[in-house]
Amino acid sequence: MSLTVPTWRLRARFAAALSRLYAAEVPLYSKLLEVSTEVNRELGATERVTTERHGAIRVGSPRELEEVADLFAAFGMYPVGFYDLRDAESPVPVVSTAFRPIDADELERNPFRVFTSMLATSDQRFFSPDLRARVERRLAHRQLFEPALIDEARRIAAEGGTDRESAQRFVAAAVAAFALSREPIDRGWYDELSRVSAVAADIAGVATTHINHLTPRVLDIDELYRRMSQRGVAMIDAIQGPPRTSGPDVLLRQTSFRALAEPRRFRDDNGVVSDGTLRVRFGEVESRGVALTPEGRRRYEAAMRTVDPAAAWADHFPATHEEMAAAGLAYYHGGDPAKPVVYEDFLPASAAGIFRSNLDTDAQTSDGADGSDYSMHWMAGQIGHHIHDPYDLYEKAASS
Ligand code: OOG
Ligand code: NI
Repeated sequence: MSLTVPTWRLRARFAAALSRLYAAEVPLYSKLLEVSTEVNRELGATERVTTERHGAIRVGSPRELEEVADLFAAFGMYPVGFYDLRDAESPVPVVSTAFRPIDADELERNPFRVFTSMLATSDQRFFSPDLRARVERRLAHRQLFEPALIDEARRIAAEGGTDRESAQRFVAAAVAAFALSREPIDRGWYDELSRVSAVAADIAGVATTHINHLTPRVLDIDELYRRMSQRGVAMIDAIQGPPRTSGPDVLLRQTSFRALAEPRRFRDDNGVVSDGTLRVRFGEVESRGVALTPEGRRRYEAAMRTVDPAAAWADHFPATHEEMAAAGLAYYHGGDPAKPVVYEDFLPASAAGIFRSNLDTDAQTSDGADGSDYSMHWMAGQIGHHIHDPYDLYEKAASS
C-alpha cells in the first residue's frame, strides 16, 4: 500500500478541522483568530506562527488517556512532560501531559500540540472513597472513542501514514470525537461534582470529552490583549507567565477571554429534560519565546517569586540572546544566538492559572493525605508510551 498521506499531513488536517469545529461551536474564537492574524501580519509573522495552535482536552481515567495517546500517535504527536496541577497555588485535581511532535523537522511541518489532563480520582484530598468509586464506575461505562477508531490509529501509527481515502475518514472520525455532545447532562450528578471541582464536573459529569480551548500563537500578546479589550471582549485579569520585558522573550506567555455561557441540555432527577447553560469553554492566546535550560528555568522561577517580576527581571536575566547563550540560560540551534530554540511546552503555574481564572469556584479540598502515586513514570506505565523529557528534546534541537 502506498502511504500517500504521512502522519504530519494527517496532523495538519486534524488541526485545521478542529479549528473549524471549534469556530462553529465558539463564535468568539473566530474573533480571536481575526485579531491575532491581524497582529501577526503587521509584525511579519511566518506562516508557521499564524497556523500554529494548541488544544486542551480533559479525560477521566488512565484507560481514556491511553486511548488518547494511541489516537494522537497516528498524528505524530507523543507525550512530552508531566504536569501536576494539584501542586499549584490554586490546585486543580488533574495530572497532565502534552502530546506534540518531537523532532525539529516535524515541528516545522506542523507543530500542533494538545495539553491533555486526566482527573486525579485517587487523590483523597479531592475525592472521598465513596465519590471516587461512583466517579470511576461511571467512567468505566462510557466510551470516548469508537474501538474501530483506536484500532485504525494504531495501524496508521505503525505504518507512518495511510492512503487518501482512509485519511479522510480517519481525520473526520477523530475530530467528531471532540465535538460538544448534545446529550442531556444529569443535573444532580453534575452539581455534586461541581461542589468538589468545576473541572471534575466538566470531565466526569458528561458522557464525552470535548475541546476545551484552541489557542492561536501571536507575536505580540500585549497588543492582542489591548485590541481584544478595545473590542469589548472580557479578558482575564492578567497575562500568565513571564512579564513583558525589553529583553529576549522566554518560555510562554498566555491570556484568555472569559468562559462564555453555552447552551446545554440537562436532565433532572425526575427525568425531565430542559435547556440551561454552562460556562466552561474559553478562548486562549499565547506567545512563545526561547526554551530555557534547567539553570535558566531556576532563574525564571526565582524571578517569578519576587513581588514584582517585571522589576526584578534584570537581576535574573541578561538583556540579549548573546548573553543568554553565553551564560547557558537558553537553547540555541547550533549554539547560534541568532537561532533561538522555541519553547514548545507549557508552564504548570500558568496552566493552573488558566484553569482557575475561568472557574467560578476553587476546588474544595479536605485535609487528608493525598494517598495517590501519580508521577511521570506512573503515567507512562498506564498509557504504554514513553513520556519524553522536554529538556532532552531541547538538547537535541540545540545540537542540530
Ligand atoms: C488546560 C489548561 C492549561 C495551557 O495552555 O496552559 C492550558 C485546560 O483548561 O484543560 O491549556
Ligand atoms: Ni491552553
